[in-house]
Amino acid sequence: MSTESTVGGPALPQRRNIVTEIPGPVSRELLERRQHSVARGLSHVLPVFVTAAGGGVLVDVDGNSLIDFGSGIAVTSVGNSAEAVVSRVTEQVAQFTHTCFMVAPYQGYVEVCEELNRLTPGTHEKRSALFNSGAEAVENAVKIARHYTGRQAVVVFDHAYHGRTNLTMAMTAKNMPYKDGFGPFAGEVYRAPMAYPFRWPGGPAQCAKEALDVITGMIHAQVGEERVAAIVIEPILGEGGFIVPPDGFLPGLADYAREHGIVFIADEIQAGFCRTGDWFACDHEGVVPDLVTTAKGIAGGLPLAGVTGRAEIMDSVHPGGLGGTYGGNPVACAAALGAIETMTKEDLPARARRIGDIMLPRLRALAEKYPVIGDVRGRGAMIAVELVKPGTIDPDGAAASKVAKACHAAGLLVLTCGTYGNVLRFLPPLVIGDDLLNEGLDILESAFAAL
Ligand code: PLZ
Repeated sequence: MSTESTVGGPALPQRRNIVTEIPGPVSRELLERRQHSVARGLSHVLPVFVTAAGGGVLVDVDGNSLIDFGSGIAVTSVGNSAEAVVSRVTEQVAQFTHTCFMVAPYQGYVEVCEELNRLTPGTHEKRSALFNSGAEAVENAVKIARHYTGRQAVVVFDHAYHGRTNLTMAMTAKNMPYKDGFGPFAGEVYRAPMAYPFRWPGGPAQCAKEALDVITGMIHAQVGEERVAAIVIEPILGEGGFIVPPDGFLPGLADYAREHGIVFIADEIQAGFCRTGDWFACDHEGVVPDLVTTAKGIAGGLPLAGVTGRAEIMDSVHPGGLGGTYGGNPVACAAALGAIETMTKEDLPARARRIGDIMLPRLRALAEKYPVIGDVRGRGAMIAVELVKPGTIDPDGAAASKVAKACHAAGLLVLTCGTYGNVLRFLPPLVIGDDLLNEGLDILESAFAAL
């Protein structure tokens, strides 16, 4: 991809350029104002205040241009201010900004639902509903599954992340920072072990089969199959550490759910929309979920989320049973149509695969050199390294945060994740150029060398 391409945003020079310390003086001043005006509960990965972003860079108030390996947590897959997003949003915002779909509908909402029905896994008859955030989509998927089955229990997994609302906090695994002190949490949520090849006691080769045995045994003994409304799983876990389940695990779980009349819900909020090299992460093994939740990458940075699934499940809910003032806002829908147009025209699934093809061999070579890297994993442009005390699988969160800080200081924005905070994750915009991608990896390499 040309370094002058405007597909992924305004024509910003696609280069790293660090002109002050990070954060610079103007960012530090804003940070000071922020301390007195914004709640302490909101934190920042890297406190540089952004003025422009596009392609693979973020530009800050001090004039620094940083390489972006975060995409605002897997959101700006089509880049920031992608051309088709800007033009459709601009047109829509000048026409009308809001009617509320439940008050008086508009075409954009229907078009986004048609696209979701067409693009998500499976060719069966589908329906969709739109919401504002990932957490809201997950909440609604559970509501729909409960309504359809007349059952209450929801099964989720170790290391899962599904959001910060009350029900989704209950579904999220990690206490700090997401849940600590925020209880009591919603009931009827049951947590099963996750098929985590790197940490599976019996080893990666046994992981899929053994995990399925443990999970189905646990559901039978502790919940009862006929009590379970839904199994909710991220096809590649996001916040929990970019855990890629072993081959056969997701198909096995989906078959088990079908056998017991349990609604199988794939939370594709982080992994979906071309990120993993397919339109959806479930496509990799041909898994067809009953319901799919989407958000993040769907709308090029505007807030939008969806639940898509089998018509008979979605339509089991009475008229008026789903909704919300802003869900499927016309401007967000216009953005989604622009983002989907860009993904299609630019063949972003192929671009994600190419990013993986560049990153994985280089990261594997790093792992050979630095035993602090215990595992390299991911698919497409959803890639991570898990850091451990050399020679063990003991998590080394301190090393991950040191490497991340060194990258930040050098002008590469990387994120960490994982239950133990010991995973460095890489989520570049899919429109990033090869040069910037390789330069980012060079910086990462230097950070490991300095560790
Ligand atoms: N499901 C799989 O990844 C959001 C959270 C960042 P919302 N992940 C980023 C943070 O610390 O809040 C996410 C996800 C999966 C659901 C969600 C929730 O999506 O749009 O943040 O509500």
